[in-house]
Amino acid sequence: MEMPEKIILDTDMLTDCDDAAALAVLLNLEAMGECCIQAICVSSKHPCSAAVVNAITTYYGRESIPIGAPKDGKGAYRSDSCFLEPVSAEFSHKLPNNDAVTDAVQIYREALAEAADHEITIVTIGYMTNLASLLESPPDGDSDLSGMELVRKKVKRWVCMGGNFPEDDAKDNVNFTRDMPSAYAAISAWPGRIDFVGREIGHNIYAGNHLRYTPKQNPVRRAYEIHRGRYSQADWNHHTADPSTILYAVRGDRDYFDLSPKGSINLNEDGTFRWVESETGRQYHVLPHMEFTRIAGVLEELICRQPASMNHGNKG
Ligand SMILES: [Ca+2]
Repeated sequence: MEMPEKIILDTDMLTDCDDAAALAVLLNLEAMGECCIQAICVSSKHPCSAAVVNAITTYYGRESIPIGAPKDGKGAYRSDSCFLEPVSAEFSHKLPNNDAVTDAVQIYREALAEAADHEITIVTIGYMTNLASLLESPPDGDSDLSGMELVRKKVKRWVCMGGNFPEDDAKDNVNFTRDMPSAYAAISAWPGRIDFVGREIGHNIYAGNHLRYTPKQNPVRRAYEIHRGRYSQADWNHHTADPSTILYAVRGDRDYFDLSPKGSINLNEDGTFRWVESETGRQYHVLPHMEFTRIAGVLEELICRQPASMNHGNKG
């Protein structure tokens, strides 16, 4: 049996509630023995992003997972959020705001320094602010290696949610465009494999409606109640760009997805790109395989599964 994937998650946890669902999927897959979460970084400058990550990890009994946030502010994105303040205020956590959180680059460097060679899968479901800063980081007390060398030595692959495949006009791809210089720097300079999970995958798979039947103590439920409730309190189904990416990162393509041949997105500085297959490429992108409604069923279960301490018949 393969060893569980060792994951560092990088989430914006800002404008969209599907980051909260994605974190629930990751925590549930870890509880099922399918992955080990080494660290979580947020890529947003909103003061409550890390606190909400911490509220969800605390609910799932994993409050000890290290959490980082961007410190130098270079390019880091901030906007208003409909659910961050209420979830942060209503649910138990230990992080008052992003300022109380360790620098994301330090969190990455510590986790990579401790890892075996080619052991870590980095999953981004937000902006590439932290990865660009990591690649630029010099040797420090945690490692004699630069950020670039650490990534080359310790990272197995980067699974990146973003992009419209096979061609993107940069009009609707916020994970790249909200901090475009970082996206361009990280993707262009990345010294290893990148697997892209494009918007055409998760934006056609809908799940989350059964969160309404999970306990009111569930912060992911509250995020959906607020975010989806703006549109309908009768239907909380939502796209699964981020949860689908977690499913692929942990379980691989299996019978859910196919993987493209090797290639490259040939990213331009303005965020436009065109996918080109090539033998020398180090990038792939995920293709549909299983019917999306069946993948939605898998995700619904993984989003709504409750921590062992909360299993009182609320199976969602
Ligand atoms: Ca996201």
